[in-house]
Amino acid sequence: FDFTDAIVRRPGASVVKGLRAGGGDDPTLDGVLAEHAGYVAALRSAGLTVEELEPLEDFPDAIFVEDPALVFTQGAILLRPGAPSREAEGQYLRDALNRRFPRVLQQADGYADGGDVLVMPDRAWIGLSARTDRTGAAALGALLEELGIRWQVAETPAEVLHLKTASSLVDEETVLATAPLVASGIFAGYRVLEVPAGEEGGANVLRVRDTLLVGTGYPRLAEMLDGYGAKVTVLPNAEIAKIDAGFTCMSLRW
Ligand code: CIR
Repeated sequence: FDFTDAIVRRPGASVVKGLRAGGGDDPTLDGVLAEHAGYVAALRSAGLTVEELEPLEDFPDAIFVEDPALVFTQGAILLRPGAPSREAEGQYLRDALNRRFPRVLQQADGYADGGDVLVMPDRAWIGLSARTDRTGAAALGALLEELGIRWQVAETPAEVLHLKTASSLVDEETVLATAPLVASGIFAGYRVLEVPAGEEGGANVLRVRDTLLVGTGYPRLAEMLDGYGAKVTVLPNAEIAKIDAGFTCMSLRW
């Protein structure tokens, strides 16, 4: 969590047409811009140097930079996101990643979204989902191995978009997960915190250095997370949540 740098992408006007799994109304542009700016400010006050990439109007979901790419100190991986409208997004990250990382690997087969990849200290879990298929998971796994990272496949719970919609890391050894994911047993061996019933929408928290970003509207979750060595910062995300945003997917951090 001792990141020093992050890359984000500023929203363009098309962001209001972002994909959403459950249907529902468009978010307001002003609301998304304000929440995104608040997120970037929170990363900066947590101590990160943040590079803001220009909006990509042709890609309404391009603010979610952690779906077409994953970064590690030893290298970056460009993925093939599983939504057809997002497949080409990675190409627009290539230059920024080439400038920052010694190696930029490219997934060649299948589909995988970074939102399905939960990187734990001992391995990366790759969740199979509507966006990530077995071929993609295996192709990504081979690239992770090239970077020296072990990996294992998990099932993403059916009711959520991505594995990390239902789970996230609180600290090096503590994972936060919704009840179905806890029950699946994949996190046996880790310290596991279960998201309070009714607050599942808050499961995607983001630890950055000594700060833990939690969405508004999850008071029991915020209280539970206070006390894990990080300052809980509650960030408004009601508009951005209408297009299924999570905090982890809106930046690449290293
Ligand atoms: C999408 O459906 O691709 C975007 N509207 C939301 C992606 C959120 N990404 C994530 O949870 N990793």
